[in-house]
Formats: sequence, C-alpha cells, structure tokens
Amino acid sequence: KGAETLLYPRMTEKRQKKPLDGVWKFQLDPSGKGVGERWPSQGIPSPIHMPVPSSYNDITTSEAIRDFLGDVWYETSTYVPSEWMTERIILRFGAVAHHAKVWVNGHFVTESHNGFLPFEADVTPFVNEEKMNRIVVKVNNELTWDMLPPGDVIEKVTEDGEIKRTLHQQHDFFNYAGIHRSVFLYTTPQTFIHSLNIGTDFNGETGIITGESESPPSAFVYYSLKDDQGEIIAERHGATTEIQVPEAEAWSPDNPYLYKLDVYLKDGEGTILDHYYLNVGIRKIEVKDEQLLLNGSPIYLKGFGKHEDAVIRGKGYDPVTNLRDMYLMKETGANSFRTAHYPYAEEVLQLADQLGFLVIDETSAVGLLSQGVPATGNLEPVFSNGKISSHLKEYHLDTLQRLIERDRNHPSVIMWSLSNEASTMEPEAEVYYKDLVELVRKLDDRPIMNVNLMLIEPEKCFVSKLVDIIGLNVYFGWYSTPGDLKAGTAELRNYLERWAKTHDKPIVITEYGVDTMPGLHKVPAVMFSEEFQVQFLEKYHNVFDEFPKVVGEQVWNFADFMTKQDTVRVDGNKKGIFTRDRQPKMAQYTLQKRWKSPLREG
Ligand code: GCB
Repeated sequence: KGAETLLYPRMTEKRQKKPLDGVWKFQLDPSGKGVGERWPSQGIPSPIHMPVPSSYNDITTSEAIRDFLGDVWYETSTYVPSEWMTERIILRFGAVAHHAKVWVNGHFVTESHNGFLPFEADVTPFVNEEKMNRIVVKVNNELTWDMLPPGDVIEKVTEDGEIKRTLHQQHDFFNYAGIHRSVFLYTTPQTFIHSLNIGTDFNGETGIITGESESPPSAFVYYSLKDDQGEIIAERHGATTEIQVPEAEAWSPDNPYLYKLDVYLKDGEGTILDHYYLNVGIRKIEVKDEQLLLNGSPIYLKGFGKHEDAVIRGKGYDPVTNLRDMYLMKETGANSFRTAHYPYAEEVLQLADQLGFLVIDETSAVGLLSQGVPATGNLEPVFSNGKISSHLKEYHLDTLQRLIERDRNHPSVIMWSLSNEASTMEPEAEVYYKDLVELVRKLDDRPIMNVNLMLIEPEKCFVSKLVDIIGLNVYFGWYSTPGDLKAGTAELRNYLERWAKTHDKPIVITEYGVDTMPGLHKVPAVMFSEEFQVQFLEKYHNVFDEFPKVVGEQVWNFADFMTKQDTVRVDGNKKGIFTRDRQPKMAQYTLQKRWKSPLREG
C-alpha cells in the first residue's frame, strides 16, 4: 500500500495544504483517444470549463454530456511554493466517480476504481519548481460487476450501424460522475504520522481515550489532549496510549462535545517533526438486550436515509447544501442519518461530529441482486450463479477496510452498514457475508448492520444472524397493495412480527416512505399527494411503536433526488420530506411533532 494514508489533510505548522478546487478544463472522449494522443502530457485539446468539485452531468445544456458513458478528461495547472520542495508533496482526491487515472506533468501517478473513497499519490518527484505543473485526470463512469455499485454496460447496434452503449444499473439514483470531492495538494514532513486509530469508552464517569499511531520507529509519538477551551487535560508519550478523563463530557446528539487531540512526532532531541490533530468525542455505543445503547442508555434513532444529491451540482460536495441539510434535520428533531448508499464526503462526517448526528456509515454495496428498484418482483440469484465474482468480493472487502480506516475516528459514526438490499436469501450469501463481518470485527468494535429489502423473508435470511442490528426497508401500501394503507400497515405489522420472532436483535427501520408531489393535495388522500405521505408516516409510526425491538426510524428520503429516467419516477425520486431545493413538504411537520416530543426515552 506504500505511504498512502487515509488521514484527512490538515494544515498545521508542519503541514501545508492548497485546495485545487475551482474551474478546470474538461472534455469528453467518446472514442477513448486521449492517451494515444498524449493528452496527459500535452493537455486536453478542445476543453470547455467545468467546476470541481461537481458532477459534470447537469452543468451544461448538453444531453450528450448529461447522459455520457465513457471517458472524460479534466485538467488544471498550478505552481508549487518553493518552501514545499523539502517536504513530501501529496496530491489527494476526496473522491472521483467511478474510475480515475491521474498524471502530473505527463507522469502517471495513481489510479482509483472506487467512486466514493479518497485516493492520493506522492507527487514529490514529478513537480517542478518555478514552472506551472499540469494535472490531468481521466475519469470513467462505467459500472461492472467487479465493482460497487455493480452494473453492466450494454452494447446494441442501432439501425444506422452505430454501436450504442447504455448503462444498466441496479439502483435508482442517477449515475452522476466527475470529480465529486475536493482536490488538495498538501505536504507532510519526510518523517510523518501515517495513521491514527482513536477509540473511546467509559468506565463510570471516567472517559477513556485510546490512541494508536503508526509512524517511523525512529520518531517518538506524543499526544496532548485539550478540552474545547484549549486547556490541556493530559499529555502522553508513546505510539500506543490510554488517557483517562475523570468526569468526562460524554459526546451525544444533544451535547456534541469535542475534545481536541494533538499528535506530535519528535526526534531524540525533542524537536517536533510532524503535527496532526483530531476532534475526539468520548462516547460508547453498544448493542445489548435487543437495544442500542449510547453512553449506557437506550437511544432511539430518528432521522433519514439521505443521498449526496443536489440541483445542478449532482453529487459534488457542497458545504452550502450540507449545512442546510443539517439545520433542516435538527429542526425536524432528527438525531441520525444513514449514508445511503455509499460513503459520504469526510467533511459531512466532520459536521456530524460537530452538530451531533448519529451516522450509519454504509458501503457502496447497493443492488447486489438481479432486480433493481422498485423493490418488488422476482429475484433471480446472483450469489449462486457466479454473477457475484471473487473480484467483487475482494472489492467489497477492500471498500469496507478503507471505509473503516477513513471513518473510525468520528464519534458520529455509530455503526457500519455492509450493504443495502442484497440477495441475502441465497445460501451462498452466508459465506460471502461471514468474511465481511470477520474483517469488520478485526478492525473495529462498532456494531454491524445489514439493510434488507422487504422481499427478504426473516426466516430465510442467511445474513441477519451474522450482524448485530437489522435494517429493514419497508414500503407496504406503496410497492405492495399500492394506495391501500390499511392493507399496507397490516402487512407491515405481520412482517415486523416475523422479524421480531425469528431474531433476537434490535431493528432499525432504515427506509419507509412514499413519492410525494409537493403541492398536490387530495381529500381523501391518494398516492403522490401530501396527505398520503402524512398518513403513511402516521400509520407506520403507530406500528413501530408496538415493537420494543424497533430502535429507530429513518424516513426515505431526506430530500427528493435525481434518478435515471424511468416510468416510476417523475423527474427523480420524490420520496423526500424536503424538495430537492430543500424546502419542506407537509410531512415535515408530522415528523417534527413526533420527533421533538419524548419518544421511547427514559
Ligand atoms: C429502496 C432502495 C432505495 C430506493 C427506494 C425507492 O428500497 O433502497 O435506494 O430509492 O427503495 O424509493 O424505491
């Protein structure tokens, strides 16, 4: 793995960082000629302007760009400060969907095949002092069954003899592509902190922080813990450490108290070589007696399944939308969200730490089944017929490992979600998931969840027994018995009864919701009206309240989001409690009333 680290780039007196976000050059390459024509070293020949970070799909007025499938190219250039020349210079991408190859001054430096996780390259040998440095990125948005999320590119010969390639995807959200997250050039000293693994626990009122740092053996690690006013609480030497904090402030959604941990590397003389820091929230999360416990007390999750999705910028990271989302969630009384259906930008988790949200952190394993959304119909096997290959499993394991290494230091992250709606009724799924679970247990002690499609029968699920907490996506009265909420809630009750009977584990309702056109009013309520969304939620809530094992409810979805064009979607998925431009539908008040009053607490 070389020197790649998953520590988020930070500026300290020993580290510099320069964002490369802004307007880059951009060009489609439908025939894949860029490498042959030496675009990496010569630059891209006929570029247009494209913002970074953003999806490229919705920026221009061109249908060809929106629906493009294949290679596109990005380019930017920058000077590098002279003072940096003695340091390690790293080029880091927060995420590029889905495949990326990167060149610096014509030298190939790295590639990535994971659209939702960061990657970086040590570019020290390739940068020029006193001359502009050209950075060129080739991005490809095709999906295969060797990656996550899986998909197929289907080729058809059209009437005029041309080959038309279309994407067959397993999930409903639009396959946005591009440089989706911030790009940084940053430095570390030659001797540097490679990784940090911070754990927290409580022993009575005493908070316990454990630290593990990976760094060169020649250097000494030194930790300094401060309270939120910057007062030093404890100092420790040694790469592995334990700090006890008497009468510690416990981190929670109501009190997202963050300590600050400075980590230093020193040489034998005590000279500081490197400095990095982290926010630390002391909190304990456990699954016990069929309940989810935060700091020793049962917690009920109230919140949403989300997406990284917004008007015009698609899946591009955007602090404006993100903060708006968090304020809206707080106002609605939410204490949690799930990063459906892929790892979100690290900046989102940093905000969740600061504002106090409990995060179900999900991999990009969405759609490991033969049939896409809507979530009904006959499922053909995928685990048993070889569709899911050993490559895909390797990819899944690698994603999980890197997700955990990236996110384990966030107090907001309370559990790992292995996948969303996989074919877990196939016996072959059991071995596959056993290996995933084993890996997570080796790396981290947070609870593990897997999220089930409503077609999965509790008695016939091969995976739920392996995990700590069961996620259920339920749409009775919508995808089944459409429009009939009486029948729908009866089906829901029956379904939950069966789950409660077969598994002695807590259940989180990870999805429930209905498509709703804002402003459409109907009495009596019908599907797609605002009244129907309100009634659906109220009826579902009454059923949830009958089940002590239900420890959380997360509505699908926080906001309307874009999908591929489809007969069951009107300009996207309209199950949002908020519109795509983040204004409330009527149902927001229903949720606010319920979530802001005491709910199964105490
Ligand atoms: C699901 C999927 C989610 C879809 C949703 C729907 O079960 O997990 O990605 O958007 O249903 O609205 O159909």
